Amino acid sequence: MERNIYKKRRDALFKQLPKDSVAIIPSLSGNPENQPYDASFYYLTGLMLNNAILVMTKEKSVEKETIYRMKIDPVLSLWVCSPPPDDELRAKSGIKDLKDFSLDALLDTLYNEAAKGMKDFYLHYTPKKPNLPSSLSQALVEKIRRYLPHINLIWLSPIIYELRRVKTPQEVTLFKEAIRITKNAIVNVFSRRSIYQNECQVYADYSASLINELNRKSGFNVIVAAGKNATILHYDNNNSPIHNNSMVLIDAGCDYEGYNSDITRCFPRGKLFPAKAKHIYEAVLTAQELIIKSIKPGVSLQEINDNAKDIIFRVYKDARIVKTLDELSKVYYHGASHYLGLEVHDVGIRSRLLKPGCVLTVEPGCYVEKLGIGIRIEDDILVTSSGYENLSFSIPKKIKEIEAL
Ligand SMILES: [Mn+2]
Repeated sequence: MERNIYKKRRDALFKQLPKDSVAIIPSLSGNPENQPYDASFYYLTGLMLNNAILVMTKEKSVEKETIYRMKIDPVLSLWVCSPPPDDELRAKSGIKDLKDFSLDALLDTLYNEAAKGMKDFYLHYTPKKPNLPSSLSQALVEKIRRYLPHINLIWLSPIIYELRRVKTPQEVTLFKEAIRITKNAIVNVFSRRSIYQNECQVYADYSASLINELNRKSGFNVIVAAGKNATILHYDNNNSPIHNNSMVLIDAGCDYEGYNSDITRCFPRGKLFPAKAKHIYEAVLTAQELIIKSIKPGVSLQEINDNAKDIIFRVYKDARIVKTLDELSKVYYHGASHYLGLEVHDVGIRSRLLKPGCVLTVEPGCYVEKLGIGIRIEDDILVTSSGYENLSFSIPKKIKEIEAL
């Protein structure tokens, strides 16, 4: 990626901030989701840093950017990989002003900015979920409210999320790399399928392909589910036997420079699809292709999802898999689409209209426990000015293509 793209993103954010305001974007460890860095911080700086805070101030029309980062600890460096040196941080982010990280130093800065007459303080944080402990960002919110009760604290994240929702061509290039790696890993699994006795072997082969690409990882727990395990949406034990006539579902991705692919494919352990699985598979594939065709700018992700349910019902009914909507809810029980990006279930408001540059998944499924068959087919789709581009079109999904491997 060329260096100035992060500067461009910050400029886009600056544009949305009023005069005399401060934006604070922390990337703090100890977040309950256990992410190694904050995706929005990375989006704005290009730095996969933890325990760092980006502060952007707009005083009248003078814009200032500072990163608070951990200083390299020479003793700790003997044990763990150090963060990059300062000149590298400056070169990558385009931000010259670096300061030592400490929450107290940050509070001090905010205090001084408020004293200077800065009016609005925009803070990026993920709202606390009731069942999870506070993250450091949420603790920071509480600290600011307690020590600086006079400042006007505004939730910044929705503004960044809207910027992140629309991807640039450079970002699309990174998705394509993530998908290329995923494709190679899945095609390899397809071609070796007859030797698999257990889900763990599929998982090992998939992971090995990613490790061979500079030790990349899936952005989420890879699901390898044989037979009726595939009817459990988030099954990830990946250690059950694969029987002779079973279908196997693999839902896997790859994180490439922060950008995620999210692909699901299903394959028979044997050479050919068993008849019952074939019938269900064809229906899911037909529905998936119809849903993909409904993607274009000007409709919302919410509408795509609502529309998808109608399409799925119509197709499954024609295929005599279900008769009523009530029956549909027993074989299909999840959303058909989500945004994709720096997070697998990426940020962005679902009721907003799609624009060229939005990236989303399309993943209808059909799960028939009594037959021991769970089918889901998932591709990654880019919204374009004329409609859509299926970024993962080259990962085989037609029955004949898979059987031929
Ligand atoms: Mn998905």
